[in-house]
Amino acid sequence: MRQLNPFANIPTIMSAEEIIEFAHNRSNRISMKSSLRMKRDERTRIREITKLQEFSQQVKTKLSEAVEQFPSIDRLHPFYLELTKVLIGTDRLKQALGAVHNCQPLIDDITSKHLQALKLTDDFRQMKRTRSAAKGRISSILRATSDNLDFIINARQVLARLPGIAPNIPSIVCAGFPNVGKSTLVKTVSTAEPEIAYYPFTTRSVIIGHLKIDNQSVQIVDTPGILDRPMAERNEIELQAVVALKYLANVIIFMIDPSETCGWTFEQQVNLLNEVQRMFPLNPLFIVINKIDITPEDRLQIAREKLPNAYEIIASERIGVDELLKDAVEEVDLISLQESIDEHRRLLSGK
Ligand SMILES: Nc1nc2c(ncn2[C@@H]2O[C@H](COP(=O)(O)OP(=O)(O)OP(=O)(O)O)[C@@H](O)[C@H]2O)c(=O)[nH]1
Ligand SMILES: [Mg+2]
Repeated sequence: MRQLNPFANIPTIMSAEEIIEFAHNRSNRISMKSSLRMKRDERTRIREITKLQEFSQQVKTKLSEAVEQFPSIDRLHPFYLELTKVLIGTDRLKQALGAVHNCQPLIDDITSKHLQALKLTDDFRQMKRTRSAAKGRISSILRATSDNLDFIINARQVLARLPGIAPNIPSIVCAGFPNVGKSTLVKTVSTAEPEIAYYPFTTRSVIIGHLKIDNQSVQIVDTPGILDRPMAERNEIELQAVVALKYLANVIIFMIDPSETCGWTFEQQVNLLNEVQRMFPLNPLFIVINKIDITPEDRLQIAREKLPNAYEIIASERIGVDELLKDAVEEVDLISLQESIDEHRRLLSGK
């Protein structure tokens, strides 16, 4: 199955100091097979020119690798684009990539001026000084942009950890307050191995698991918990869940914990449910009451009255779960899925 994290295969990007050291070593390794009959000045000139060209070339190659191997931000699948916005900041990322890119003409300029000077002088000491001055100036340009390189290095690390989505199979996204049992459900039914714990915000990023339901491959998406508060106040962890709901969910499973052992009241959870329904009116949404094994009868009764169509499950024991998933997959509109695949392909091919 083709997994799509556009950031997964970016090769390592070097910091400014690493590039300087790498280019320096490469340029010093150059061996010259100059003719013994050549005069000392000429031998030195050729050696210094070659060393400088090599140094400059290696620096430029490393800089262009850093920029070109990064996927084009404007062409990203919206899921990855929004996550890049939330986790990194696309403006800052574009600015860093642009700044690194813009170093190249400056390096070209310094290189050609110093090569010119190397060709004009006849003093071999001066030749060495010229080469060394050029390397110093190129290194200064690199150091001046080291913050940008570090920013790109960090962005690569963070974004490479995002899950790979397969755009052509249905996705069920599990959402709800923290600690209600979302990861427990995803782990029980799929290949995903999310951490499960009794405290909130255990899951801090989007996790994708795979499973088959009646021979249909399905992705089930575990998300961080979301709190019942205005969007502008949501933190980076909650926003990732919102992005998954927005761009991945063919079906939403909204999980509620009426036992309130999650740490939030039933009412707060219903408020969030209403908000999610308002935000995504077109997505089929399954309301799931979890932890019925530890919910007192009176609370369960209140939940049933308020949410008469809800599924009742015990995620930790896989009770009620298979029926829920079967019904969820039946809700997936395979025609609109095909349309979104076509759209995605168009985006990727840039047409
Ligand atoms: N008794 C009972 N406990 C459950 C059930 N489902 C989950 N739990 C427990 O509830 C706690 C939270 O479960 P998680 O699966 O980590 O919850 P989550 O919604 O993924 O939480 P966050 O990642 O923090 O948002 C854990 O201690 C689970 O063992 C259930 O059906 N019954
Ligand atoms: Mg979790």
